[in-house]
Amino acid sequence: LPESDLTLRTLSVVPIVLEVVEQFIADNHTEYIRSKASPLMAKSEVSKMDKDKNKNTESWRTSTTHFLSTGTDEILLTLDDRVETLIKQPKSFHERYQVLRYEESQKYSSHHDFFNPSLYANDKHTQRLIKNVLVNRLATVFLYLSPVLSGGQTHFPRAHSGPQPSTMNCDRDVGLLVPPARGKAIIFYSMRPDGQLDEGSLHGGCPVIEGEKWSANKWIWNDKIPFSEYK
Ligand code: PD2
Ligand code: ZN
Repeated sequence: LPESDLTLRTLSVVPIVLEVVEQFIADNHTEYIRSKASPLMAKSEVSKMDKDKNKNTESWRTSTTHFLSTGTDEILLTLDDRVETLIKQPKSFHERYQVLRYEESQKYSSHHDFFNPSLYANDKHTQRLIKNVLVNRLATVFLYLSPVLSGGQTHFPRAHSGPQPSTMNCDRDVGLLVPPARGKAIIFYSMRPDGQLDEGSLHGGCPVIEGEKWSANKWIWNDKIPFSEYK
């Protein structure tokens, strides 16, 4: 369907999580993105908070990733347009695609997609990036690029104004579980309408139980993205 005809279903109001009802990316384009990223996939890195600097990344993120830039790729240019129309923020506010692959039992523990400056006080790079908290990731357009036989949901443990959970638990009926599906897109917001970071946007990728999961992050800032290496 053309972007203008897509339907959004509200999955949660606090935090804001919306699902595109129709298939957002055609099967052959999900395959294309996977095959383009596949040979380049490497162990995921995360921006570590000061308190976590000595921890092993694998303790909370076990997927592999690759940042994919659009360049002159016709399929990605078309997808960029589609995302821009969907999110109604200009492309200069969009990061590259971060393609993710999870194999069986791989997961990504709960986290926020925003950069909280107080948690990165000793991290010069991140501090420089966000300058002040006013410039940050506003929303995530999250793209599911493969079918998953079992598991691999995206979990929002604080959906519907829930409390901070003590542990991440994908089995329990806490918050919101979004099942993956090939070509599916969801949008969730990391900032509240008043411009504050939304702590309730906490989310994670549940372990893949059977099969593998391909997906991609498209992070949308609330301003031109501060550094060219993010393009
Ligand atoms: O894999 C996921 O479902 C997921 C969901 C939300 C991954 C991320 N965020 C992420 O990589 O930030
Ligand atoms: Zn995330």
